[in-house]
Amino acid sequence: MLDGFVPWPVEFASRYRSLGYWRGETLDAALRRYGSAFGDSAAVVDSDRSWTYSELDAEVDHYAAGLHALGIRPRDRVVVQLPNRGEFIAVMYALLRVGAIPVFALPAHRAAEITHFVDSTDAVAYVTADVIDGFDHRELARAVRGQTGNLRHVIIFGDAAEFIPLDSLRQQPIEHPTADPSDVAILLLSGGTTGLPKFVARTHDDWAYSGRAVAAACSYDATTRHMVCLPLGHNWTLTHGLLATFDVGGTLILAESPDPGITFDLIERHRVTDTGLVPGVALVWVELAPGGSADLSSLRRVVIGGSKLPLELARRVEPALGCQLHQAFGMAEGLCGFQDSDEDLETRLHAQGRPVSPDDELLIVDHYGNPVPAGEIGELLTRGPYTVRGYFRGGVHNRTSFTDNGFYRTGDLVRLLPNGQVVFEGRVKDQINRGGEKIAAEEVENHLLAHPAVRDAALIGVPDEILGERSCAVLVPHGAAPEQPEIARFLTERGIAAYKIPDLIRIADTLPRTAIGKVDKKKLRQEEVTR
Ligand code: J2J
Repeated sequence: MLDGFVPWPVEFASRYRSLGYWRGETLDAALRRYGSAFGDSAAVVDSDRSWTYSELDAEVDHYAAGLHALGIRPRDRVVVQLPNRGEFIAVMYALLRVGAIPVFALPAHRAAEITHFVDSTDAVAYVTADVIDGFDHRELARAVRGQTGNLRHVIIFGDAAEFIPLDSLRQQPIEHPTADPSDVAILLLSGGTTGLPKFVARTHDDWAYSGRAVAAACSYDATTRHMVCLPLGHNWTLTHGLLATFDVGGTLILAESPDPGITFDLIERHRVTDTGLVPGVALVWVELAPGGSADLSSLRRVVIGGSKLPLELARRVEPALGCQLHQAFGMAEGLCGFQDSDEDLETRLHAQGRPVSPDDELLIVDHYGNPVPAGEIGELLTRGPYTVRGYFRGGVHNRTSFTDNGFYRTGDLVRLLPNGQVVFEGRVKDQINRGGEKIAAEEVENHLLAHPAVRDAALIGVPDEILGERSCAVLVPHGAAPEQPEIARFLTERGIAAYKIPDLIRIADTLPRTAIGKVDKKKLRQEEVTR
């Protein structure tokens, strides 16, 4: 087992195996199997080209040979930050074929984050593209390399400058030893609540199962044509998009942005049947689809999740897009819920989904950890065949994020309907959900406190029509108060992703405290809402 991984207790592991959830097949072996089972069917289509399943499997062999020649070995961690292109998928599977562990970053991450990802996972390599969304990632790679000692290789998709061109890794295939399917396959970034982001280690067995279970919940089959238009390096897009689609031999269509100017044309051209959207993107689609000329009639369902879908928007989805609305929820730590086509409209409008495994255990508890009466709101705790038992190298943090008997404390306030659907009602964790992008308040507060004019800082979420929430920093200044552009400049210089930069700045003399001395964020939020 990879050091720093928290395994399931033996009795749970053998139960999950005997029930057929864990099949003892690596993700890479599964791709090999798809290569022969679905051979000539289209596996991936991106803005440039397409790959059949057998072409993708062969491509992975080439890249795996190059990675091995470079010295990448089993269990080596490699940070992957690539756009939604076929190369993302080829690199991911090539790393798995070598036995290495991809660490997924989002295109929005900058030097502070990538450096932390490299350091906290002891990554030996970083794979990114020359330019993503107009930002030069070679500059980013230079900054990261200057700040971290571990990184041996930087591999660039596109114009590589002084780095290793991804293309040069396409070499003559060689044999690789098979990894242990019960060991860690990938590392996913957690939404987080702590000062520094945590990683979630997912095994081949458990992650493959979650993809299979999502495929079943969404009734996927070989006619499924799923378009991923949110970043691929996220648990949602990787399971509901990639793993579930490949499991049934469907086709994955990759869009580099959810912008209707790009996606509507792709839907028409590739007869897309399924996709996943966050509410803010769904709002734009619903506004533009009815007056547009694109033929969206191939869509069967649009799945909306990642943050709470407002009811008023939910009602507009089916009339505007001409397909079924399904809601979904999930988390990098594991548990996810989806809806099926038989669900009545009321449920699909009001609830966020039903856990995809019969062995997902859900507890809804009060402030003291006691179960609430049926149907009442409480914090969701969960464990099951694809929910981790601790963060990767989580240390003491694991004692607060997980209960003694292995339940993950989600920090989400939910209600359970009699039909098993989960309704999201709020949050107890100190996190902001900005249009599906999760911001750990403490992480940003630490950066704010580094500003010479900031004496104290608190980050809160305030309601926003499009994003669901925007972030607001309440600052107690030393003397002259810094304004938003100055804070934005300072944080950008510190190398953090743009979505973490506070949308609003408020100045206060002091921060309100609770009886035990914690910053009273509830009060700050109320003050902001009633301004
Ligand atoms: C309210 N909050 C939601 C929803 C997630 C599928 C779908 C989403 C994710 C994801 C995922 C929500 N309504 N419909 O991994 O497989 C919030 C909760 C949750 C947190 C996890 C998947 N859907 N959330 O969003 O790891 O607060 O995963 O705990 O990014 O998103 O965020 P993340």
